[in-house]
Amino acid sequence: MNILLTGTASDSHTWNLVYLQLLLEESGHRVRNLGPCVPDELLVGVCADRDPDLVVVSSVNGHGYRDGLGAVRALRDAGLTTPVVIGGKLGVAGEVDPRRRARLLDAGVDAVFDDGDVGRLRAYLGSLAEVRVRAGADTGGQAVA
Ligand code: B12
Repeated sequence: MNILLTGTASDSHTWNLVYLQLLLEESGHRVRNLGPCVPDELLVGVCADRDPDLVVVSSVNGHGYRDGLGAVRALRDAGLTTPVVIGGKLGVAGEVDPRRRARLLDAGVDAVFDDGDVGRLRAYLGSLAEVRVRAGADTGGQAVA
């Protein structure tokens, strides 16, 4: 898949993004890494231009819930339906609480991952890629993964 990887608007941490880029590339995906401190408008613009198969949002500075909500609302308000997942250290109180998780999902996030959920992310990517290959086979078209 073509994956757009991004930090959030307020988050200057970088190694989380480097780590995820390597992980995703090692899993066979093509990654465009927008880096840290990405304003919503930039994310929306690149997503509209590049039409990625998935957006992966990473945040560790404690503002990930609020920033992530803003980012996904901006994408959905712009009419973009690209699957979006978010993960990392999304708050300052450990695992993201169920109400916040539900609000992110309601706003249009497809999956929310906690700090240690890298294995779950890999499983999610595998299932998404499989769905895309099947969709290509069903339409008799080219496999898209
Ligand atoms: C280095 C560092 C910094 C550097 C960053 C430099 C840089 N260029 O990256 C500097 C000094 C700039 C910094 C600043 C701040 N930091 Co800082 N920083 C760290 C530190 C020590 C290491 C982060 C790191 O590089 N880890 C290595 C990478 C590879 O791992 P990671 O970030 O943990 O990411 C992993 C997981 O989170 C997960 N993950 C991340 N994203 C995603 C996404 C998905 C989808 C999935 C599945 C998993 C996932 O996978 C990654 C690999 O395991 C951590 C503490 C720590 N030991 O973790 C604090 C830490 C992240 N920082 C913290 C804070 C509070 C800040 C500041 C707000 C401090 C301040 N008051 O100014 C600022 C924020 C500035 C900003 N605007 O964002 C807190 C965040 C608290 C929270 N979320 O609960 C931490 C946890 C320290 C602490 N214990 O309090 N920081």
